[in-house]
Amino acid sequence: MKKIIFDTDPGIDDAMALLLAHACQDIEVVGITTTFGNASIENTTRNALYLKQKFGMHAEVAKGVNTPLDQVKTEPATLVHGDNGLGNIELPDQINTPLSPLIAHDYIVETLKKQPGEITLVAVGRLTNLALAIEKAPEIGKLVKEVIIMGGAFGHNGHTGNLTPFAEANVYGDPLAADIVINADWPVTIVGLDVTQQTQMSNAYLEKVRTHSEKYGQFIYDITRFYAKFYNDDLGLDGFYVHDSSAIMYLVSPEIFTTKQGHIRVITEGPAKGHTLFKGSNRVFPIDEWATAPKQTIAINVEPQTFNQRYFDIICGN
Ligand SMILES: [Ca+2]
Repeated sequence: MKKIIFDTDPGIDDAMALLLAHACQDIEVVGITTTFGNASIENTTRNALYLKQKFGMHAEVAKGVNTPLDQVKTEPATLVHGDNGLGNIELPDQINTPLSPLIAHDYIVETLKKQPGEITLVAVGRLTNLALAIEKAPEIGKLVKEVIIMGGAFGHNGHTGNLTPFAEANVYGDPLAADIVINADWPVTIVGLDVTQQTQMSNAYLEKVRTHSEKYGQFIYDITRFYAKFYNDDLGLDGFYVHDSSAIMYLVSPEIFTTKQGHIRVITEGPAKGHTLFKGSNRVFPIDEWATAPKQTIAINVEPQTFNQRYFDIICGN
């Protein structure tokens, strides 16, 4: 059993990824920690509690902070995810499910200490909570099993950014946190736009999911109407790219991804803010802020058809 804490800003693709993890028999979602980005921290936390209640999850939900480390606030991505973060489907005002008394980064620290070597952190939003956790308790680097991040872009397959020409939104939203998390002493795999924009789900595929998954199909179809319209208006796509579910899929089926290892730094200010830069060679330069960074893993290719088939099989219980 693969135990995870899912750090997330639900978020339409976040919800799809969480449902993939929940539906997968090999994964136990121990905790859900919320961050801000796709919606405000209030809305992403309400949405996490809503998903927990609606789908009968056992995971504890812990609310995160509402500001990036550099204190530069940006507006929630309501154009992509709707005002409520879940594509403006109707949501109850009150969710009668309790929150963890711990703030997200303390929840991460405490849970890793209680279950050393057992838990993978899967982060599909800004990396603020993970950065606060590893800064407060660097010893958790030895307690975590693995860290999997959806974020960043390294130029493979022509993908360099989605919020700016050279930055992916999660990393841009808290670049200091991303640089801390990627360069901490723990094993990180980055599943970035290089692969997430190689997989697309079409509207016909989503209709098939609606028909074949009694438990999740209608919900996934409903929340993705807004998201698909954004991608169609913005990029002319039929359907959308598959961002956050790629991080869960990497946990489930790493063999459908190609990866490589190297040193990574994040540009934290200026026009290239949020840009992720990968150094794959061992050459040491006279000035080299990559040389002391730990070697981490990035995903550079994926098999999109196998991806979509596995997502379908897990969600539809085949
Ligand atoms: Ca997300």
